[in-house]
Amino acid sequence: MSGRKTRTTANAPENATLSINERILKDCHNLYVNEERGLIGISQKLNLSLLAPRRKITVLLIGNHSAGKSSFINWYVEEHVQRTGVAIETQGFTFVTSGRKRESLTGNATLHLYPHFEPLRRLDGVVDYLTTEISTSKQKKFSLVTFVDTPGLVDGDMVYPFNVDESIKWLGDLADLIFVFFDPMGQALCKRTLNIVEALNQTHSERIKFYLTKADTAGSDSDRQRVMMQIVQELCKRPGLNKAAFDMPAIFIPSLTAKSPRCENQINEAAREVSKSIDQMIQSTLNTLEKDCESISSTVDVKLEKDRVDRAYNLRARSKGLLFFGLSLLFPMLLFFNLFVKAGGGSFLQSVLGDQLANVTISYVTLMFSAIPDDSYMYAIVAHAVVCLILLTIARYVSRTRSTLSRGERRALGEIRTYVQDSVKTRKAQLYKEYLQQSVGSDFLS
Ligand SMILES: Nc1nc2c(ncn2[C@@H]2O[C@H](COP(=O)(O)OP(=O)(O)O)[C@@H](O)[C@H]2O)c(=O)[nH]1
Ligand SMILES: [Mg+2]
Repeated sequence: MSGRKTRTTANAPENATLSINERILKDCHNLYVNEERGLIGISQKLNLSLLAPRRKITVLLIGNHSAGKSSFINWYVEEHVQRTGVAIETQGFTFVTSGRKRESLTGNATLHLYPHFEPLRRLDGVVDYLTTEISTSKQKKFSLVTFVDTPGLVDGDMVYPFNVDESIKWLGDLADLIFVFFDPMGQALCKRTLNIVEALNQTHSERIKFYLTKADTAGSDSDRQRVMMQIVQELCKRPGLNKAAFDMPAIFIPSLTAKSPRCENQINEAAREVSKSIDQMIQSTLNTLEKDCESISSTVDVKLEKDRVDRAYNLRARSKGLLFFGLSLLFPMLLFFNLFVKAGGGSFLQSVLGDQLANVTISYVTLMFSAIPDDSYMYAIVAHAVVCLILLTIARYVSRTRSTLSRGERRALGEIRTYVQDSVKTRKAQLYKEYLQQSVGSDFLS
């Protein structure tokens, strides 16, 4: 108990700086990974496999070289984390995430930090071109986002040191949001970008958002419209893309604009998209928590019910075994009884059972044995011994039991059920309330 208290106190300063959403996700995560009563540990004991919820969403940025991907990250983070420029700066993948200390991590450290990206190792050479930039920024909702900056895509002779198309498609499968950036310069229609977008659109069309970047450089309103039309036309030529409802906000980084731009900047819409995705992630995390509690409870119920059935079965099996064992003893007992009477034990029986009962029993048993002809007496004994053995074997066979849970195991299962149904679900309801309070206020939530 004291250990738990110390930990809570140690976490207090950190908790104080967390936003409500961060704390909700952290609490949820703790419910899974807690050493003493984490749902992951519990699920392993029950042969269930649960995954700890993520604490951040992943936003993948793709687009041509120089489309403004790195600049967008710097704008969101409000810190110069990523190098930008017209030269091809981003050669590999960079994960930009928030943390306690400004730091850069190499590929292996990155995969340690994000174990669910581990399969990237299978794509030759990617790990060498993987880095993580940790920033201490708390701007916007950066603490709940990991941006993945990708190599600027260009057509032609450019040789990438790894399979860039496959890597991006693979990352797209894991990302919550995929921002596709097109800039007004000629490169907007890079084939490689279009191919990747088309492939991703087949499975994740709802995650993909298109943006016209550097909109301030697109000239007048009509010029910008023309650029947009051109891009949309190009996109629609692709059979896999022409179904998408094209909404392409025009964005630019205010600090990078030379002269006062003539168009409206919709960059905040991109930031809102990120927030929306975070909200969805929190809701789905809380819903998954509920579902996981249910699956743990129902697994416990199934195990306890099976144990009850097995116990009843064992009871029946033991009774049947006992019955056959008793039957197998019957003949040897009669034989023994007969020999005993023959050896003059009759008077002893009369004194124990009383005259009447002893006489009836003796006469029945002697009658039974006298029915066996003297010359086949041995055969009869052997036959009875065989029957006796058969009965013993049957007794053994029918009394086989199933393994059941010990009293301690049953109690432990019951405790898991109570913990999950009472403590965890109550905590979940509380977290949901805190989450909703942020948007609707406490008046609506009784
Ligand atoms: N005028 C203007 N320039 C921008 C904007 N965004 C990026 N840039 C410039 O475009 C160049 C390429 O940007 P960068 O972020 O490195 O593109 P990336 O290759 O997609 O990462 C840099 O020189 C940026 O300063 C913008 O919104 N407006
Ligand atoms: Mg870049």
